[in-house]
Amino acid sequence: MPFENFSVIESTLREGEQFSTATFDTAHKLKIAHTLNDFGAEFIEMTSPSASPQSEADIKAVVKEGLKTKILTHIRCNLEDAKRALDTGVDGLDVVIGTSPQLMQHSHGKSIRQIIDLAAEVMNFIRSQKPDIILRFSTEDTFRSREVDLLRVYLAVAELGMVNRLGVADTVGVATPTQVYNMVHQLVRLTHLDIEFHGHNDSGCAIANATAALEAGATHIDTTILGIGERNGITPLGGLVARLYTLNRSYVSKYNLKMLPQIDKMIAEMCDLDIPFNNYITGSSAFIHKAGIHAKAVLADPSTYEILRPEDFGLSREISIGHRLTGWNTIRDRAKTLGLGLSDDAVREVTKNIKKLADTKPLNLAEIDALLQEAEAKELVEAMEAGK
Ligand code: HCA
Ligand code: CU
Repeated sequence: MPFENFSVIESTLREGEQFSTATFDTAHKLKIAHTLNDFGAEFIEMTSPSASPQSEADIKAVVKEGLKTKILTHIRCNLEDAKRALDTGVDGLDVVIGTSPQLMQHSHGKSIRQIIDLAAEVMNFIRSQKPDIILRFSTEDTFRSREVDLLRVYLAVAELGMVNRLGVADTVGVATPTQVYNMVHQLVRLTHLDIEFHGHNDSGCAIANATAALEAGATHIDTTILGIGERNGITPLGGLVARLYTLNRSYVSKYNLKMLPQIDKMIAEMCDLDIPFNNYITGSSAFIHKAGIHAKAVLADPSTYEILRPEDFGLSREISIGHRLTGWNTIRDRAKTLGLGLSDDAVREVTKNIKKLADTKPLNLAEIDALLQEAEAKELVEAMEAGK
């Protein structure tokens, strides 16, 4: 089953570096690589050594750490890039070339025949130099390429018998889950090679498309932390985890999930970003329950309104109580937490008061506690007076 055996190719150090505010220095890169290694990412992908001298030196620095996670670098389909990449000592090369009419015309100017010949030359060269290296071939802008072109290229490359994996890339974030499913399914059926999916999020489908790829038999999914990348980025690591966890927790139990908050925070800080309030798992409101009906049910059993358990990610839920939608069950729970012995009638009375006050302005916890303590004192006095 693909969901059980999939691997993450964590591309924060390649696709992520292409994000507008990402400029990672060597120390940052080492920290990101170690953190992803500790999280359990199977692969990390780094920017091509041809990008700049520092990029080349940083790959070598990360390789030297001897991490468990496998280190890949991402290169264009040409001999020069391949030679430089082989010299870095990485575990694998991710080779890419554009096949859409747009990229064939404006990026490299090659025909499909020329792409196939070049791919053969480059793949043969890499294999001849490093027989054991992990080798992937990918078409850029797969979903705006002509299907007949794609199949010609993929099948020709598969027939070389040189690559371990074929990559499918939704470079402009245009694909739908059905299109991704069909494309991946076709490649699984025709080639029996591992299949990788790389999906941009321009139209909000990056997580759904990655899931569709897995459903169709993909073995590798590209992610970045917080989803950073070109434009508005790609499938976010935390979002993919949330999606798969809710299908079956066991699909992601191989990862150190409690690290996710610190991982997202690390990249937010390095890129000078806020974690969006609605971020998967680590957004500030991801585990806040508000309306009285929700709060009551969550207090009785969190699973009524929670599909993700915050404690599995080292987080805790919060029940928001100082607003006009609050309910008396929640207020009673707060009184209990404070150790107050209030009658139900008194709790209902305080709740009414909170709702009235909150119509003007939400109350904070200290204000609610004060109202409850006041109510308890009042009840005690009344009880004493009645007992006289
Ligand atoms: C790009 C390249 C790429 C490559 C993806 C891959 C894309 O920056 O345009 O090699 O799988 O989105 O096509 O990131
Ligand atoms: Cu990309």
